[in-house]
Amino acid sequence: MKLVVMIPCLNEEATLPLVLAGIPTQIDGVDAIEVLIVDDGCTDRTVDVARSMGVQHFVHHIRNQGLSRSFRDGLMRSLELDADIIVLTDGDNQYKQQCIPELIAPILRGSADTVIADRETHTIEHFSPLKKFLQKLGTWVLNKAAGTAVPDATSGFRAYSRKAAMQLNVIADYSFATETTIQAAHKHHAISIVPIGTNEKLRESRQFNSNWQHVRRSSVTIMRAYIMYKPYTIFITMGVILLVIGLAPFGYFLWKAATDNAWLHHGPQHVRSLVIGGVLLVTAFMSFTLGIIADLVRINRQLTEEVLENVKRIRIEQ
Ligand SMILES: Nc1nc2c(ncn2[C@@H]2O[C@H](COP(=O)(O)OP(=O)(O)O)[C@@H](O)[C@H]2O)c(=O)[nH]1
Ligand SMILES: [Mg+2]
Repeated sequence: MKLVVMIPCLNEEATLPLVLAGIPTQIDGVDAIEVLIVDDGCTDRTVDVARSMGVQHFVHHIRNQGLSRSFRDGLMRSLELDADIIVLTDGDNQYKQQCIPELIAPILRGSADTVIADRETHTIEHFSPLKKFLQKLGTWVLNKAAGTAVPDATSGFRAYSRKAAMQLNVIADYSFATETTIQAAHKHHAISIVPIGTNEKLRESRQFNSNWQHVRRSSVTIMRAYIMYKPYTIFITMGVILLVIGLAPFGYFLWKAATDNAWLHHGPQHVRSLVIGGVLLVTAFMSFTLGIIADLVRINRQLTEEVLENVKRIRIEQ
């Protein structure tokens, strides 16, 4: 059983030694523990620091590509390194690396594909009330979209089984955490939650300039992921709403046309109702059609993902 601890890093020379020192060197049930640094275009001494502390595996991005792509490339490399379990942690020592045994325990027991550490954000002192609220809201929306009960959607302290890592496909540029959680839910992966507090904050998050930017980007990711997996729910719901609203003026027009004698003498009446109702009904029809097409695309996507998983397996495991 091999564990790879993956640390995406953007200029973490100051805090990386603490992170590396915190990673356990022995865990019951694990034969080998190796560290993989994703150097996401570091311009400081992160890589030298890591090497001097014995890290042997690196993924290098010549220029900065962002956390989601770093995660995606790190996951792939971990699979190539024959990892049975992959742990993701941050380079700023936000997470308690010494708790990795608790984090991976559900995977070792065979009861989880993905484990997410719950930071218990309501207890974190340096999170402002607004940040806590947004965190709660974002988590609620994610759980609604994914049908999960994850308490901390954006936690970056996670563990993945080999199977989960093989099946996840990171597509969005932001919020890989929410994206992969939605994917895991739709692929019927077993998700476990382990409460693990965080370390004292050593620096500000560099990922987001503001809470709103975070909300905006995460919402877009959740929407995209949801549309990818449940397009018909969205389009058919939209279609039904438009159909119901459109039937009222259209029905009114038909009823008047059938009963109103003014038609005989003055030509068609209530044309406005006809136009409004007609436009709404055509839009409803288009929504239903889009729903059907999107569903066909979804089925195709599912097949492509299966092919992709097999290609990964052939490439990595031959
Ligand atoms: N901000 C940022 N972090 C990156 C990037 N690529 C990799 N990382 C790493 O992602 C982790 C999380 O970043 P951080 O700024 O602490 O954001 P937080 O998750 O909101 O605390 C750290 O280990 C970073 O070094 C990137 O392009 N931007
Ligand atoms: Mg951080």
